Amino acid sequence: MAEPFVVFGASGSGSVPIEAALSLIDVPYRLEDFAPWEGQEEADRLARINPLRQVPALALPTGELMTESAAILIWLADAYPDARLAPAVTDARRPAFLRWMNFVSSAIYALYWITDNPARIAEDEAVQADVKTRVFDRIATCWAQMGAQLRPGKYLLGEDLSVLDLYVATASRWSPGRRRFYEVAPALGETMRRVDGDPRLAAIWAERFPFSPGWER
Ligand SMILES: N[C@@H](CCC(=O)N[C@@H](CS)C(=O)NCC(=O)O)C(=O)O
Repeated sequence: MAEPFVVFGASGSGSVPIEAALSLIDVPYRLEDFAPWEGQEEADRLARINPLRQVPALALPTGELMTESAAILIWLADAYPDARLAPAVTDARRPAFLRWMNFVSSAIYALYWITDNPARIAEDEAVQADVKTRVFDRIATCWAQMGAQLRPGKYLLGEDLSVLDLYVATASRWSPGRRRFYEVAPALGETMRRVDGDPRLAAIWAERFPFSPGWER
């Protein structure tokens, strides 16, 4: 029998939408948690899986390893079309799907490499604080762009929940936080609240990214 999927991730991280997608697809997977931000030893342990020392990563049943959250989510949705987690290649919504999946990954998610540890780009602590503020402003601007251009139905791309909804529901909870997201992208708020409250996702959210008191910030 082929190995099950293995998710290399962490609570509240970019592995959460992947775990959510796997649970909606209903395929077995094993979780291996890593927290590379906790220190060199943990980062080096992860380097044996992903030399870039980042989560998420996904080991496929073939043994191949994938990194990059957007690529993993798109691949899972395409590999399991019966779960209907992405518009098909010929669907009119496919260009928007690919556009916004890549936008979240490249315009937003990539910036956390700076904000998680601004000492990576600036020595001075006052400069670091300023960099964080400015980068969070940039992230809010990106959410505003998405909110101004997407016309959600029940979900971001219409009537079907897609991996884009899982991705945005997770990333929009990271700093500068969901409250600011609602302010800058009001058109997306109702959809995100629907995804937060989806009963099919309740167990994943509770275990991997709980809505603890004050979570909206
Ligand atoms: N481009 C990557 C970004 C992954 C990423 O930034 N992961 C964070 C956790 S949410 C991480 O591992 N940070 C540790 C580090 O960059 O040192 C993706 O989309 O998967």
